[in-house]
Amino acid sequence: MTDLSAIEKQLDRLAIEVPSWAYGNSGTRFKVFATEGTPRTVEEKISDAAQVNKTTGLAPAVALHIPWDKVDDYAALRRFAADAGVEIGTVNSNTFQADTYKFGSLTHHDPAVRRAAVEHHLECVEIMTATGSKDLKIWLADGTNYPGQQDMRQRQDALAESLAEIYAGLADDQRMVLEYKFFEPAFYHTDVPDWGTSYAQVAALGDKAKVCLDTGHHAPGTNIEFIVMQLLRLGKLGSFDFNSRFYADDDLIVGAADPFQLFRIMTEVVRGGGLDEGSDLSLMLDQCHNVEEKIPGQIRSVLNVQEMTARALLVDQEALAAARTANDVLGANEVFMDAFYTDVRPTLAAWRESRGLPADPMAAYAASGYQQKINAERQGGQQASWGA
Ligand code: AOS
Ligand code: ZN
Ligand code: ZN
Repeated sequence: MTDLSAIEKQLDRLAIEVPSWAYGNSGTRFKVFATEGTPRTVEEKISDAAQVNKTTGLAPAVALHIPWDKVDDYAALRRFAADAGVEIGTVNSNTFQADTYKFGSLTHHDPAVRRAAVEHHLECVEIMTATGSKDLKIWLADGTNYPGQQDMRQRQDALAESLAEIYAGLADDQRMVLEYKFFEPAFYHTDVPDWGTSYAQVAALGDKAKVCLDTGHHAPGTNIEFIVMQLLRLGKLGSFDFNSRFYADDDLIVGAADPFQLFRIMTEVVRGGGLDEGSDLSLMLDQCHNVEEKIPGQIRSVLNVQEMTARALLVDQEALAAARTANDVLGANEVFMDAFYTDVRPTLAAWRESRGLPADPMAAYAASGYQQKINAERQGGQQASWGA
């Protein structure tokens, strides 16, 4: 078995935030399949998320989405989550489903539309205060479909103004993260298409504003770990939205499509201090489970992140540095690949057991009877509302 003693501290610190929408029914524009046991309320989503933490010890927080997870009493929701053994994580805003925002939200040329969008975000900040959440995540569907349709420059200026207003509403211990996406739902231009735009916008705001990197939001072939390195170097990587993609924004299980890419990303996270004590880098999942079971899908996801993190932490840094200094191209690559090819699964199973967790979280969940219980109890579960 692999010796984990040198990397134990960083491994212990690994925490992955799960999204409330992963537990609802989701699908494609062709079909949303109903699943047994689907949550009917935000409390039921939180209960499901708590199963992921219970079996893995890796998922202590649940992200909310407003308005999908709107409730009357957020302080009560916070207590509910705490009783279930989890915290409320990132609050995600939504300006992509109301007719008001058909032609844009924070970037719109009409001040009245921008006002509504800013107010929505300020309401999200109030929810963060009531729930104890530290992060506001902004992903915008803003963009256009045809060249000439709108003034891209005006929209960038409007975005800067809108973000500044939202930023001013944050408390000292709250942050905002701005997510980028190169296309969809807009297909000609997106107002925050890339990390450079997100960086430029958040850099103008201050320390409490950072970039959110969704792994599925890049063109095929993009060297994502380079972006991770650069943003960590600049102190501006706030969070990840982890998922896998084959073609577009597929939102499949992280590490399923390309485990090696996840490994490469995690090596840069380690290199950039993302798992060091005091790091404020937040690791989140942004996934939907269209055809697979949802709670096991989330358990698999956090385990995939843990496995690739352990491998990344096992890179022999001394040997790597020596090979690099000697310009030993193949030697350096071999050190790197040795870590990637290390099967850490048996070691992590033992590591879990030593912490009072099940050696096999997937099996433990299957044996727990939770799924049978919710299948029997819950009728008419909610659609995740949107699946991306
Ligand atoms: C959209 O493509 C983005 O990935 C968003 O991060 C996210 O899926 C949405 O905001 C759900 O809240
Ligand atoms: Zn995302
Ligand atoms: Zn996405």
